[in-house]
Amino acid sequence: MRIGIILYPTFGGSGVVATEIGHELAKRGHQVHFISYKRPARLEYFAANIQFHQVNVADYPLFEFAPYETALTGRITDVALKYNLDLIHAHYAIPHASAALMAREILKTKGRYVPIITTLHGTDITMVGRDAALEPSVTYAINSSDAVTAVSRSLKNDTLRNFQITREIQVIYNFIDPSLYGTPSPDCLKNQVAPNGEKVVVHVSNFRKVKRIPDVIDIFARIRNSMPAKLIMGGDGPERTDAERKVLEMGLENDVTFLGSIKNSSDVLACADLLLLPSETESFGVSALEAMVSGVPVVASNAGGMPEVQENGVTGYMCDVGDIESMAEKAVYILSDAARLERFREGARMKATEFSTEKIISQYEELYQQVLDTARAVV
Ligand code: GMT
Repeated sequence: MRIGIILYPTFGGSGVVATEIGHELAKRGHQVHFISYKRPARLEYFAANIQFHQVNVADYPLFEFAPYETALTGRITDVALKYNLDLIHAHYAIPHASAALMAREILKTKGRYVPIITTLHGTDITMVGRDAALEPSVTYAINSSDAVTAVSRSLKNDTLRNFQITREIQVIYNFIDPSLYGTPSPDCLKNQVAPNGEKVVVHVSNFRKVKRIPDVIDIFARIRNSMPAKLIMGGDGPERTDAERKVLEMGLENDVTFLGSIKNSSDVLACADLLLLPSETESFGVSALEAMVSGVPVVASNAGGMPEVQENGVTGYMCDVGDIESMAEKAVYILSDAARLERFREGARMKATEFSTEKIISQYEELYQQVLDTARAVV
């Protein structure tokens, strides 16, 4: 198949998932065309069956806001015609699904029907999409796509609860390629990060409010009161500056390292003993899955889709949002006994196999085929 993938190019979860879907489809022989305003962070530069098409927005003095959605629509239309795309897979409802739908309408006028599959990722539904200014477009985009998927049952239910949805939403979970994680690389820096055998606690995110970064620091402070420990903060975003201030105020600066943006968390996770993910909500939590496949137990909140990905007492623990005392207690329980930690490591690895690339990509391929069959039957 010839597939267009519309995505955000940043380190955020939806962009990473969309990029990895494209990589896998390309390996299976499909022609994949990525479309975004910048080369996606994890996109391979030179790989068989992959091309990248950049969206450029004209910057006229008249515009207070550059018309990205219109330029994206134009680029999708152009790529669909030049490369004879069979279908378009839009990741994140805003503005990708709406732009793709507009492109579908334009393509119809040129005698082509190119179906749209929209994948909902999380904040496009739970936060941004509910904004009154955006809700009508999100509802329309979902109801008018040829197929819609959500990355967890929880996200599907949130969508049905918050929008007037008239169509089926299929749950297709996110996935992970175990071969890219899990084996400590020779350059694992554990000896440098924790020279005296301290436990290594990790948090990886885009440092947005929803991640509850202050909770990460408060939980870590409690862990460190019980045992020697180090905290590695991977990623960057709006909450980082306040987090750095909090670390200084709490006198934790010798035990906390901020890495900034990281392209791939596998090296960091190879050094880790525990991941903290106390988010307000998380439709899926790809970073938890990355930790699990690396054999790193997770202490998280029991919000959103996290209970569909993790298993209490097996992969780690989930506690109520904001319950930092319980999260710290569970973390200490896991870390304070070597044999127990090993059991959790194994439990996390095992659970991650349920989300293997192999299983999940086939579900997307089947969906693509169904959509194409339906579209051909109608045209
Ligand atoms: O909040 C983020 O980390 C960014 C956001 C995104 O769309 O890039 O992540 C969402 O999609 C990810 C991939 O499907 C999920 O793993 C995250 O849980 C989800 N974030 C939230 O629901 C807050």
